[in-house]
Amino acid sequence: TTRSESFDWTSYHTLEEIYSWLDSLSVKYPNNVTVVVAGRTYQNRLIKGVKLSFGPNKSGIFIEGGIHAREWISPATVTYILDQLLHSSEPEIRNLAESYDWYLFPSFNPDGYVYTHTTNRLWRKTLSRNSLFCSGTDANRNWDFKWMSAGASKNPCAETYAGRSAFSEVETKSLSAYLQSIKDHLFAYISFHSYSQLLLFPYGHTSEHLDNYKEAHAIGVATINALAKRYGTKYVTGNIAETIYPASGSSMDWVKATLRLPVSFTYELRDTGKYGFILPAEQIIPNGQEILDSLVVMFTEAKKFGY
Ligand code: PAY
Ligand code: ZN
Repeated sequence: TTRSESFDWTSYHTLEEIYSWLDSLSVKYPNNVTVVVAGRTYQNRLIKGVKLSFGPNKSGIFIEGGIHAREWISPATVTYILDQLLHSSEPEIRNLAESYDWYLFPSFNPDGYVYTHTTNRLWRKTLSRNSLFCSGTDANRNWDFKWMSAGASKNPCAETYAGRSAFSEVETKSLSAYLQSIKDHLFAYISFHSYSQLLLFPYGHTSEHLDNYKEAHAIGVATINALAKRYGTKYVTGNIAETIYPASGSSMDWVKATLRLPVSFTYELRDTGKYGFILPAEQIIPNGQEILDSLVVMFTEAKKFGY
């Protein structure tokens, strides 16, 4: 790269590298990039993100990455999106970037992400101590909407352990408080997971078609069609319960039900299982390109519904 920030999308980066890159952007672009700390983790790490803004009075899009530690393509995608929104000169990307305010958080689970670099590449949960034998809560089962009602476990050793109670985890508790504090500025929430190539929307606790299901489905179809154009990557769209499996207590469902944001989606990124969570780094850029293509259309379609 010719840029002075020594960061790139040809390899996966550590939490430390990601955080210093965010800091460097706020120093280099003080008018557009502000570092935001939305809380601390069980092991006392910062939960750091940025607000990206090109002017006053814009409605906000919140981008969540890395709630599951092993899904490394998720933080990589969030940093790719941030870089493109900041630097791309393509008219469609500039328009997307400058029409909204952006809140981008590459890692909602910093302890887990560090642990996948140091100790166990396939760790999913947080690192909180929950029993004599097992650590970690599934931070995507711990949010306080229909907590423990579907696809979640009471067993502290399970991958989908929902925690002692809703918002028992310091990460979800402080992130939800932060989201509440900015909710009047937000209309959209996107979370990135891997893998399976799905574009999910609420809800996961029931397969009923609630809220603006029809509009979300229409936006979803247009979005995955746009995604497929560049490289032919096929996604499927639908609500969580019908499209992947019933699952309650996710961040997206809480945001939809509590903050009432009309545009709420979760991407399950590449691939469909060949490499799974260990997606080769050569795919970071093509994956990022098709995701940005899809976001351009997602927000064009959302606008048609008045969102
Ligand atoms: O809200 O995204 C949701 C629910 C579905 C995801 C979840 O279990 O939280 C889907 C899984 C994920 O990304 O965590 C899919 C992967 C492949 C897994 O670990 O099962
Ligand atoms: Zn996940």
